[in-house]
Amino acid sequence: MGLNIFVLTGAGISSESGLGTFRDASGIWTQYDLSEVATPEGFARDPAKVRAFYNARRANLAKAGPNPAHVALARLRRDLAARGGRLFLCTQNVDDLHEQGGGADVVHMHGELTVTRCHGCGATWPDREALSGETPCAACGAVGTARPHVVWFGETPLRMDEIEEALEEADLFVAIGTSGSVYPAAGFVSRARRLGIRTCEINLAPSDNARAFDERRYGPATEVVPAWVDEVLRDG
Ligand code: BV8
Repeated sequence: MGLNIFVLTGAGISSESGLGTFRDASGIWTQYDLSEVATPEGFARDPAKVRAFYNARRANLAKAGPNPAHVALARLRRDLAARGGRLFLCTQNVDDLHEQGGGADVVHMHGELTVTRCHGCGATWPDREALSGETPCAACGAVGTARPHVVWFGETPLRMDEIEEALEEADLFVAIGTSGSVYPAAGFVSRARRLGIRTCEINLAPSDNARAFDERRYGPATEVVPAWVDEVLRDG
């Protein structure tokens, strides 16, 4: 039976690809008011402002590419599977750089920037174009109901049952590039500890819940993640 690893990633893993993080010095939440652009109330109040916020991030993503950290996790997934193990990759990120780096079966618990949802009928469809109030629903044809398929504050994260189950089956829990400040994701490490699972944090600097981790490795993800993957695959 091979090694089961649960990896949780956050904005820090995409930082060196040029996508902004949220809570660093010049992070997204220093430029935008979270309550205005990442809550259902904000969308109800000013949908055009919210669509503009996500359109700007779609434009940034169109200019970005995967970095060695994304590619290393894709290699880890392939090599663990070849040995009868598994990588469960859960990301808080809404970008698709894990997939662009060769990742597969990525669990986007906060949704996906490259998907649009109709908040009328609930249909979702791949979409990298700029959203507007005229974007028609690809399923019901309604106009003015298009929103990004992302989980806002106060909304329920996606695929939580699968996430809970994968966490219980893991031999190792690793958080990469996350400040540990958004729940329920930030609570996964405590759950892992209660289950007796070894935990490791890989980040640029200690996160809000660094003390909860058995092991901590700090440095840029593009350097630390490939080195960590080499070690895991070497030491099996
Ligand atoms: C919910 C939208 C109920 C898409 C986002 C307790 C329990 C449950 C809920 C709560 C709770 N307390 C409070 C809440 C409510 C709330 C919450 O957590 N608020 C916070 C602010 C206190 N949570 C919710 O509303 C969630 N919903 O709880 O529903 C429920 C609960 C359980 C089960 C069922 C239902 C919904 C949260 C989702 C909100 N949506 N994004 C988008 O626009 O992107 S959250 C947003 O923050 C992003 O998704 C982002 O990924 C996420 C977390 O941030 P990080 O990824 O960690 O990014 P950050 O900038 O903070 O940190 C980057 C890190 O990288 C830093 O540490 C930095 O050092 C490091 N770094 C930087 N460069 C590098 C690097 N590391 C390595 N290399 C580098 N080069």
